Amino acid sequence: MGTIAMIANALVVPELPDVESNVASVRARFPILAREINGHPLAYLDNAATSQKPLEVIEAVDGFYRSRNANIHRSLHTLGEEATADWEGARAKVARFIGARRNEEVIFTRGTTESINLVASSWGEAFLKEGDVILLTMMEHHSNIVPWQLVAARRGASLVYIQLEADGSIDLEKVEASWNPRTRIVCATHMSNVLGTINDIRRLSEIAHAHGALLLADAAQSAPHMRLDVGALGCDFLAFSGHKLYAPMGIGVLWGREALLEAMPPYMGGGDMIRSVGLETSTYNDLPWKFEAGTPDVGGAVGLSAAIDFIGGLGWDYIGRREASLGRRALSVLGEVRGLSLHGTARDRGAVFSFSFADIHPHDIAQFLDREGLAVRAGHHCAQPLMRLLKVPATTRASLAFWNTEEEVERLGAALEAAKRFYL
Ligand code: 7TS
Repeated sequence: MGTIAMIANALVVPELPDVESNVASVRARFPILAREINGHPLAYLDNAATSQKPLEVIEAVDGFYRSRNANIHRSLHTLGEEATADWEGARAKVARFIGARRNEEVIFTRGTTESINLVASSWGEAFLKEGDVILLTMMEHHSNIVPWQLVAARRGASLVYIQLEADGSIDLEKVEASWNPRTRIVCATHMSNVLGTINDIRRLSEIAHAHGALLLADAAQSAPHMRLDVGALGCDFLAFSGHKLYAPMGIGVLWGREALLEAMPPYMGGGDMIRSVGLETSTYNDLPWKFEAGTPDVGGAVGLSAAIDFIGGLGWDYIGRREASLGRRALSVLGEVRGLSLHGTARDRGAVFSFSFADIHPHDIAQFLDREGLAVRAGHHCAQPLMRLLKVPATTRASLAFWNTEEEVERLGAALEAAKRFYL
């Protein structure tokens, strides 16, 4: 781990005017960005689906499997102790990364989807009653809708949706004015994977708490792009995925307030989550292990830890400035493509751009762009209720990260013009 920290520190970005050389040295950390696709340099514009991984992360995972791999919390041999230290060390790193007060509040999961299912099943089964309301927004990803539908059906609760303004934002005054007193939990994305809208989680939490409800923040899209501080956000639960945060697939995080997690029953039963097992009943382990049944993804946690170091080496200031500047360029480039309609124009937004053309199918656009080496996503983005609201079956989406370049954004604009000429 020492060498990883050193490499990450070496990455500290000195001064921004010299953005171009900084970008080149940052890009050099991501081997996949050197690929050619269909004879063109890869322009990876699908970061909202999953991010690429820097060498620091790839080498950390490789190092774990080469020299420290063992199962955790059970083996007294040296490798077992080292692997356990890796796992718990990654937990401590995540806790600092999100400003958690205690390491025990950080539960490792497979990703955002599992984190939300854990809360919906465990908290929902224990605390939702017939007639209770779960408040969602119309911009949620399916993974922050379907788990709530499942528990609502079991408990006799209902789902209510916060409507969106024309620019794809939420009007918090309307949320407050139309508050249903049976609301027990608000489940809101921090940043929309379709519209790019950044929601004011702090204010939403205050509104929820003023009415005795909880707030779960889905930080899958925000965690890779901005500093998260659970204290400042004021939420009760926060979920995110490692794979969007430059770490491997298969590791994710649920953070929850300690008192809530203590009061919640286990989600999955199995090894490691028990204190003692009888024939009829069992007693359960302490936090956080009560929620971590079975052999976990230790290599993934090692990768996540390295990704957090990598972000620390770059600094949120650098990441924020690069992505804001790329986002402004993308807005102006896309704004010049005639016939393109952009979904989501909220003032507070990240560098995610979903768009449509009246007469070209989003899949055709994405395929055309792939021929030019540009990777974008087309589809419903696991947000079918939002697609219906937008009155489109699907959109094309370009989502940026700090390693993208102005030139790639210009290529996107030129390729969209070429697609129009091809299809129209
Ligand atoms: N919540 C949001 C806001 C997301 O964007 C996603 C994944 C998830 C939850 C689920 O994350 P997972 O890691 O558990 O799968 N979003 C996308 C996307 O926009 N394109 O591919 C995956």
